[in-house]
Amino acid sequence: MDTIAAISTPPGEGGIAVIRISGERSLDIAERIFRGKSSPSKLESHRVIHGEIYDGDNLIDEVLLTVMRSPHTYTGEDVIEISCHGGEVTANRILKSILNGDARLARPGEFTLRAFLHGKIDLIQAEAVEDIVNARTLMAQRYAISSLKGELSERINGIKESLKRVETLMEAFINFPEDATEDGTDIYADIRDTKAEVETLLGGTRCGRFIRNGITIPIVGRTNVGKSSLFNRILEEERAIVTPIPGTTRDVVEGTVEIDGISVTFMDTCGVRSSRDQIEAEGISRAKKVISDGDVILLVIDQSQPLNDEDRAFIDLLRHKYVIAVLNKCDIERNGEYEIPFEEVSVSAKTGENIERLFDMIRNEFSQSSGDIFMLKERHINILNRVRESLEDALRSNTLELTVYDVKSAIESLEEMTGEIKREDVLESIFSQFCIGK
Ligand SMILES: Nc1nc2c(ncn2[C@@H]2O[C@H](COP(=O)(O)OP(=O)(O)O)[C@@H](O)[C@H]2O)c(=O)[nH]1
Ligand SMILES: [Mg+2]
Repeated sequence: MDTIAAISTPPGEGGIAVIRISGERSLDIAERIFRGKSSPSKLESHRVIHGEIYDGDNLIDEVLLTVMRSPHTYTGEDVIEISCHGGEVTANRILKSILNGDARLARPGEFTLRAFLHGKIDLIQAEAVEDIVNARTLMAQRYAISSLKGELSERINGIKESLKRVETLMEAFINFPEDATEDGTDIYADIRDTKAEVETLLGGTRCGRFIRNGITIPIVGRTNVGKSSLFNRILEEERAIVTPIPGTTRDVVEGTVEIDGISVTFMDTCGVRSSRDQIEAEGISRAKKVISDGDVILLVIDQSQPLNDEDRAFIDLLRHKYVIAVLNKCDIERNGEYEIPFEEVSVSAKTGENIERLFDMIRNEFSQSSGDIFMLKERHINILNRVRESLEDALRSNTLELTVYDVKSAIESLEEMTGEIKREDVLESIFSQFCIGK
């Protein structure tokens, strides 16, 4: 493999910038451009040395240079890291002198790709690297680092190993039926257990998705029920440092707060009404747009008024969603009985009464999980669903030959998940999402 280099720190001004080189020629390059008390190739692995980078006879910068020798490096290859002064110019000058014939610019994610190809990490761990970089909340970062340390991989490998045992047993039965002794192993029970384990992982999907992407909560309801008042109250109670930004394509205002380490974005539907007759249609059609983005929806109802047709239209629209009905204006007298097919909470956006209770209910919505939580990616979810289907097929088939076939395809899917089976298109789509220098 050729030697690659890239600036690993983000562009712009900063205290330092780091340039990374990986590959066989890393040390030669360091020799060529670096001058210090000792020469990089004489240095032991994982040592830092102070010196200067030159482009020919021109001094570029004063730097720290780290030498890391194969195989105990991020990529598994010889790696050199140069920490120089930050800013737009310095790191680029150094990179240019590195690339000068000896190395080429790394593609996005290529260092991590090499780590994967050299068996330093599996594909699930490689994907976790990107999750760490992209984490926007404490929780997302925590789950990402646990995946990088191999917790998810371990679970997947455990499932795979059980299936391999089942496969071996079944093949023995098929090939040597005369030797088959009843040793008490119930193959089908093992397959059922494995399927349950896959379902446990899938059960945490919704929660994992919230941790990764945050959660979006549209506030909907007819005009004048207090949606905007509630929106403002929520953002204020949380002392969120947020500026509601008017949606550019939709008539919404958004504000994000962090609840229990999860990023929660509330959306207030605002906007103008065109004419009196259109109020209802407008309200509903605007709501539809944000509802489709919502993970949990707050339906605001003015409890000082009886339910009207417009309220009922909203209730119908939301029937199959995760909804919390917020009966607002509890500071004034209630007018009417409410038959609402959702969980409800009585609050006052005006006085702040019971807003904490509303928060508890929101918390409940996102912390409920029927399974073990991992921050699964869409790719993982698709594969695990496939594994589950194969195992269902395996349990349904009534010949050993068919069962073993389904078990094998489940194993293959899992090997695709960890990257033991390498698919060019999958690698391409994963690593092209990375930043350059990672
Ligand atoms: N008494 C009382 N009035 C409220 C409350 N929430 C909102 N309002 C009033 O209801 C009216 C409509 O509120 P607004 O937030 O603009 O409703 P929206 O059209 O649903 O966004 C305003 O006059 C608010 O002051 C509440 O909890 N109690
Ligand atoms: Mg409003």
